[in-house]
Amino acid sequence: MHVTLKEIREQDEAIVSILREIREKQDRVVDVLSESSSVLLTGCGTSYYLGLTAAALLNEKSWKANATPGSEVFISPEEASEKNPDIILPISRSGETTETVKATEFLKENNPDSEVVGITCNQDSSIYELSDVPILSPKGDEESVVMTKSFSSMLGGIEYLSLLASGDESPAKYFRGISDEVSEIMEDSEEVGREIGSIDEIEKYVFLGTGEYYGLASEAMLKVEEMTLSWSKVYHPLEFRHGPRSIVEDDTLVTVFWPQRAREKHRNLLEEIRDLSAKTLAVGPKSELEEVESDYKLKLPSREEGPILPLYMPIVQLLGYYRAVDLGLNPDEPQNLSQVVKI
Ligand code: F1P
Repeated sequence: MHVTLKEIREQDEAIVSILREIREKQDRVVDVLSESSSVLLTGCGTSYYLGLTAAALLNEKSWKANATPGSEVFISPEEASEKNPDIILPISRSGETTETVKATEFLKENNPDSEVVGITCNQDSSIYELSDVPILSPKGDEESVVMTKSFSSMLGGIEYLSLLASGDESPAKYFRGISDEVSEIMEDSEEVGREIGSIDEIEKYVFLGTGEYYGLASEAMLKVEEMTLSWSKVYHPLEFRHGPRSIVEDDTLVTVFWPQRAREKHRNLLEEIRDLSAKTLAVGPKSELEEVESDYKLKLPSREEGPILPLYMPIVQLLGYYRAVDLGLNPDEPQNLSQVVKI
């Protein structure tokens, strides 16, 4: 079995373990969060996309949050728009990506009063060392080059942190049953991912996500790009009408990360996309998708607060994996990529 598939299937344990890790240091984390209201997040590639989702979650909770790619922090500092942030929050599976380490050192130097809250899967790493409050994903580290359970686990940790940041003193209740829920959707994700992955007519992939889902859609885009070497794009949903719709044909799969808001807008857009002869995959709460017309659906457990974000990821990780295998590629050895980018 490919190590990538094995690690995708291990994500429930990885998510549970980072939540336990944060709970164990919750007092220290709350000490920092309760004194803060602004944060600058940074990371590279997959980890930058986590930062985008984290920033959206925190901004929804009246924080001032910005996510900037590690390299941009020191090449175009004005891009890091949260000046003098209370918290600097680097995200890195390896904890050793040169640009993320450099960005964190640059930000620490220019913001001596900021607290560094780093999230990493590697305890023996520069990011862990540079952090005043390091947050480890104990079971998130991977042998694979592409990030899967590392992303899902750090995403769960970020969601937990955003709840603490909003003043919720016991976010654990929000994640009750997460392990069962991940296992529950894993079977469907395998089935739908394998089915779509075997359709040779699909050659182009578009992922759409609003707000906090844009970071997830960006990660989905990268997974498919890295593993299948296919044409893969990401947009905010209604942005799709401003040009990108021109490429939609019957060789295109459009995946929508379905939120619990703007239902009519998403439904109308999906109808428009289907009229353009694209195949569609809708990933979202079961209750929302019942009425939605889509070629494929991945129904997540419906909850008042909405599904836990890591539940959106297995389907797109498995879609990329099975498409790669169907194309005769090796997902464990993606072309031109290395596990850690050091420059
Ligand atoms: C992140 C990263 C990924 C990329 C590949 C190599 O590194 O650059 O974005 O897809 O897996 O690693 P890290 O800073 O999270 O270790």
